[in-house]
Amino acid sequence: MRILVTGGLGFIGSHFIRHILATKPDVQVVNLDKQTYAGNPDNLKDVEDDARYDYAKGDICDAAIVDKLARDADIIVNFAAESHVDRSIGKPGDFIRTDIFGTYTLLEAARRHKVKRFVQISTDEVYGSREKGSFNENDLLRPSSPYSASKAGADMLAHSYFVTYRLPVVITRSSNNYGPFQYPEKLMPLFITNAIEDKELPLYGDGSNVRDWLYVEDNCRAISLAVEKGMPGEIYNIASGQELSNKGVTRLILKLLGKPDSLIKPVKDRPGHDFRYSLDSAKIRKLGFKPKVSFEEGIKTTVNWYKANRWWWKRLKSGEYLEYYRKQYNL
Ligand code: NAD
Ligand code: TDX
Repeated sequence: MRILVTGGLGFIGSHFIRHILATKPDVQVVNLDKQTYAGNPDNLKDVEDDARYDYAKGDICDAAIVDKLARDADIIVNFAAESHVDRSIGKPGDFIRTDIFGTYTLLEAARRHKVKRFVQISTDEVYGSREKGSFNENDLLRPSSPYSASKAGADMLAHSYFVTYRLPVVITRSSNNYGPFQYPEKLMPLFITNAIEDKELPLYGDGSNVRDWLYVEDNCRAISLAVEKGMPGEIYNIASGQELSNKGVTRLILKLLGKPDSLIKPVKDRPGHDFRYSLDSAKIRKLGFKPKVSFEEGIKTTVNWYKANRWWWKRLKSGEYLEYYRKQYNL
């Protein structure tokens, strides 16, 4: 069995590849990744010599390389995307190209080569914000940012390939992932690494926005279930049910690191900032999914990992990153 994973040098994709190699001895994995600023070979250093793992550097928008790799694939799991909301506000074009056109390129190749399963990694953000209650898979999509709108486009395009061409598409929509190897532009790794260095933590608005926090390995277990047991044409929400305000997460990070709350710096709010994401994940739970990692345990493991692995993030927070950071936060 051969799985083509795209975006496997990124945060969730790299955990997923490690999970598959560890749990499925008969599976060969090919990783297609463009190595954007977020694609980092250090994320998979421990498996790069595994005979069941191959890496191809390339773009999911490049029909030639996609066609070549899809020809031998039984399953495609598409993680590749521009994934950061703030960058999508500054430069939407990259998101429309990779997230929509790239997904289309993969779907076309999957259709041509009759792959047995196409798993599209979508997000809770496609539903938009919700003050009370939770979204289920039949709710309307009302994305707010160029990022979430691009992901919604890809998600609907993937579904259309099931309806029109009977391509066996399965879609997962997960909540906010956190854990080791997350690029330090997202809330959790940015605030942990800044706090370790006694730098300010730029909290948007009043910090009351709410997210559901899912430990990355739990998401990988759920995606693996969707690959194996998901019904073609179906969508699966994946969430932990552990909802916290950004203020709450920030204070906990500072507490775990023994740093003062005075490091919190309220900054201008994100334009179009979604107040709350919340998912009803009963459907994936019916397939047998249950998160194993509580938020208390996951955040401790995560904070300790960034403390112990400065080598991983120190290099990333230099050069181009500093330019992005200064511009983004005006700090
Ligand atoms: P990431 O930014 O860490 O990684 C993205 C990876 O895709 C990188 O390795 C990058 O090099 C690669 N990539 C980007 N453009 C490419 C292209 N054109 N061709 C080939 N490779 C390309 O992202 P992540 O946080 O690991 O997210 C992975 C997927 O999960 C994304 O589709 C994202 O929308 C989705 N998702 C993420 C979260 C989250 O909390 N991080 C939650 C729900 C869904
Ligand atoms: O510096 C910051 N300050 C801040 O207050 C950053 C980077 C974020 N925030 C806030 C914005 C959000 O309310 O923290 C919350 C989390 O922000 P991000 O880490 O940027 O994640 P979010 O916007 O919620 O999107 C994430 O979850 C869904 C991922 O980045 C997406 O790829 C995924 O689809």
